[in-house]
Amino acid sequence: MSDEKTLSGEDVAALETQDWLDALEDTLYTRGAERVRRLMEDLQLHAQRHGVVLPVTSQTPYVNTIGVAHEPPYPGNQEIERRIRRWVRWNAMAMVVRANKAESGIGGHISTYASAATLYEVGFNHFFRGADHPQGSDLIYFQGHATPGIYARAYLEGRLREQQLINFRRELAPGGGLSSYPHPWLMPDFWQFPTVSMGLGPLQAIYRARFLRYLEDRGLKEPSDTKVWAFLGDGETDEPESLGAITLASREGLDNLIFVINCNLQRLDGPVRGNGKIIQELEAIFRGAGWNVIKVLWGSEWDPLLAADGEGLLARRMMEVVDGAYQRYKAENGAFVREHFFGADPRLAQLVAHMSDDEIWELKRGGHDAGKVYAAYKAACDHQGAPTVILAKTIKGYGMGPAGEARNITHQQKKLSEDDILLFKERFHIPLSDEQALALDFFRPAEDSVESQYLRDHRRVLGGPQPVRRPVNVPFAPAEPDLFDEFHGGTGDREVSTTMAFVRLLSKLLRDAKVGDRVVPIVPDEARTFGMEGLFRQCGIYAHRGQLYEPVDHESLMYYKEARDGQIIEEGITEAGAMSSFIAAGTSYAAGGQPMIPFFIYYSMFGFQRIGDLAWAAGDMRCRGFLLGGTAGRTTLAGEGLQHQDGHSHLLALPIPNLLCYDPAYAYELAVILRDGMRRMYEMGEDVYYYLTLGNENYVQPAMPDGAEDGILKGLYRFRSAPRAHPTSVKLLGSGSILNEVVAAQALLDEHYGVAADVYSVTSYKALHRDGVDTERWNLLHPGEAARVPYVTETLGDEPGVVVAASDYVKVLPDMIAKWAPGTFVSLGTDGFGRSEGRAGLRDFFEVDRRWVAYAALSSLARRGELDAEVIEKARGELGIDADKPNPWYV
Ligand SMILES: Cc1ncc(C[n+]2csc(CCOP(=O)(O)OP(=O)(O)O)c2C)c(N)n1
Ligand SMILES: [Mg+2]
Repeated sequence: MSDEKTLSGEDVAALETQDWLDALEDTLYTRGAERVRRLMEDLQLHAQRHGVVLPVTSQTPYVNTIGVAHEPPYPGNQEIERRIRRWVRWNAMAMVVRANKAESGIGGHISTYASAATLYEVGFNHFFRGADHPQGSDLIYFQGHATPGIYARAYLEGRLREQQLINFRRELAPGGGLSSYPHPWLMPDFWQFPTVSMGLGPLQAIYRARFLRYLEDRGLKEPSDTKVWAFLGDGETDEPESLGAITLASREGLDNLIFVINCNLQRLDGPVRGNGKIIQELEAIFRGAGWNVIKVLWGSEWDPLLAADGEGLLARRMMEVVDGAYQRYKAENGAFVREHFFGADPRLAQLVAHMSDDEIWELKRGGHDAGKVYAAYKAACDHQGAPTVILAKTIKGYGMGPAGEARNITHQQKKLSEDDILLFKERFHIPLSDEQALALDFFRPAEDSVESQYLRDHRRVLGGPQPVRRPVNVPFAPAEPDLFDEFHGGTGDREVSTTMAFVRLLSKLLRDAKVGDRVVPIVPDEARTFGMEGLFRQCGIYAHRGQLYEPVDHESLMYYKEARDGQIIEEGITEAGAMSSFIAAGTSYAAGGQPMIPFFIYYSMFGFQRIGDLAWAAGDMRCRGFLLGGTAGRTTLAGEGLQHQDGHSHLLALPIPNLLCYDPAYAYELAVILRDGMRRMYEMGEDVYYYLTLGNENYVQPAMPDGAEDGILKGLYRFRSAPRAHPTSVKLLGSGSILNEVVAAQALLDEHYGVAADVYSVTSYKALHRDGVDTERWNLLHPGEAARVPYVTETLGDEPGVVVAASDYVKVLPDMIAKWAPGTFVSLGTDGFGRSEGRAGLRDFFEVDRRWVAYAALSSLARRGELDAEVIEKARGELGIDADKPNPWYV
């Protein structure tokens, strides 16, 4: 009895804990992990019923997710791989330092790859499948700043020449160079995915993985177990794009997707989470989102310490130290780590008492341990039903020593002193003399060396090199060549919008025997806005799981039909996600899939303004397809107001070199442009894509004037000549729905003011501008030859006169062609913030309606002395133009 009395509360608790643990172990041993999981759930439920609410946590202890006992044996020769890895490290470093010696300020990054080398090399030796793999190629989003390492490996594999490495970041140098980052536009046989604009890689990887599933579910691609790998930085996860779509991946069960986050605890300026732990934060986020999370924190040197630490003190210490301190340790030395990490508790100090400072220093981080990384990759590849994220703890600038290892300046370190270079050489046992090292010679083993052999063999087994881009160009065209001709004759007296015409054309295309299957309609929760709900039933909405419920509208003709082989991608309210699907479909011809024809239709205001960076990347990636900016035009979209009315997307679309932009007014224009787009992209294999704006204003769609096709595509054609001749004449240009106002202005001028106006339709200012610039450039370079005439001048004539150009977009678009139309050129457009108002009110407010068009013509004639002063005065009164109206730009 007296013994029992001496038991403290703590002792009782310890005994109790032991009891429970014994029971748990017993169950685990006899019934397995699944039973234990179930028991824990029951316990939690029971506790909750009695008011004990357990804190929700999706974090696990700060140790490796995969226990030593579950690590598979390493299938390679670690020694050979280590040598290869070191040489790649060296060449990557040398490439950057050399480039900056040759031209100071050329840039480049050493420390990113230095931290990620093992993560990539294990992938290259054992996982990344090349294009010739029987299952098809893996798709890999390489971290943009790690490119020197990827080039360095390609050099060892004999895929790149030394001169190219010497010319890293000097692509225009004789002999050719290498682009700074992954750019398929610049290296179309090598890079597949631009990733350097941070956040776009992970986002796109998710939609890519889903698109591969889509192709499989629709029977357009053989099911395979290829993987989409996305390598990203821990700092990169600050970007909303990086994490914003991760629930899609788990919801869709994308076990073909693997994220590898290189957690070197640093970004550009300093620590990612100095006061916290980025890995724990990310674990919680990804676990909460339903991902399989594998933490690779500690190298195998730690295993015996953890095994010897019965009380869990070490694991607790690992958890309590913050990232800022972890970073500091690696900028110091073994003695520092002993004192500041292990020294926090005498029992921990005791744990490492038998180790030298050097041995403590050699306790590696998990991301630098090939065995641990291999175990994680293998587990990720084997995991079913959910995507995997690997959180690998590494050291930024690993191996750079005092020059950069774990220093805050390391991200931008591009120059190393002679001492640093020699240290690097020593540390990684690079077989170069000091002179060679200081000259930053690259090292490549002999062709017949075991290492070269090893490299080649492993890549051969995996199906050839990575990264690699292999476009498949199989020309195809609609079965029915006249598919799009329906609108050439106009709609008679039926009023329809260009959006309705588009939907009609799309649904015909979807039915086409040859290309119908390849069409991918993509909408971000906006199908009803564009009157596309009829397609729900016609093609189904893609849903990997089919439809597990009876839809509320099942009795209606156009019910909400989800299907495993559904064709429409209904992305939900995410333009960035929908654009990523567009890119996945539009680059499928070069990324392990089939050539596909995506049509992504969205609120035009939420396109380039919202996701311009993705649109730029689409150009880089040689994406093919059609973007449709619906509800376009600042005054055509009535009522919606300032944040909806788009009067500038064509301006934002302007800089993308291979994007063709059109603002069609009429259904036949749309048809001609779509047909030609199909021809150029899918028959000719041109690396261009299209942006078309569509309006929701209903009007009679006229018949196509004879011979207009060429002009429609070039961007300008005469739509309607003046009804009668008058002594005074002008030219009126209109685009989109504003063309109707221009046609009405033509009548006003003819009937009331004795002015003959020819009306032209401008379908593309971008195309006209490019032609003009091209022509001018040619003339500049060929002064001795007859000057070429820009298409604008050729079409409008070179006689000075008055040209008024009106559109629903900002004035700078028509201004772009002004210099090729001699005389007076007046642009009418919709600069300024939009308003909630009806169409007529908006068009008056922005000064683009028929009255303003007519008035602009008359006023310009008057200023040129071609019209009597009293006529213009009279016209102002008749047309109701207020000379003192404030400029909409300012109000
Ligand atoms: C969208 C975007 N913003 C900023 C940058 C500039 N930038 C390049 S690398 C970098 C830091 C990267 O840190 P992290 O993601 O942790 O990668 P690490 O180099 O540490 O592996 C920054 C801010 C960029 N490339 N893209
Ligand atoms: Mg980082």
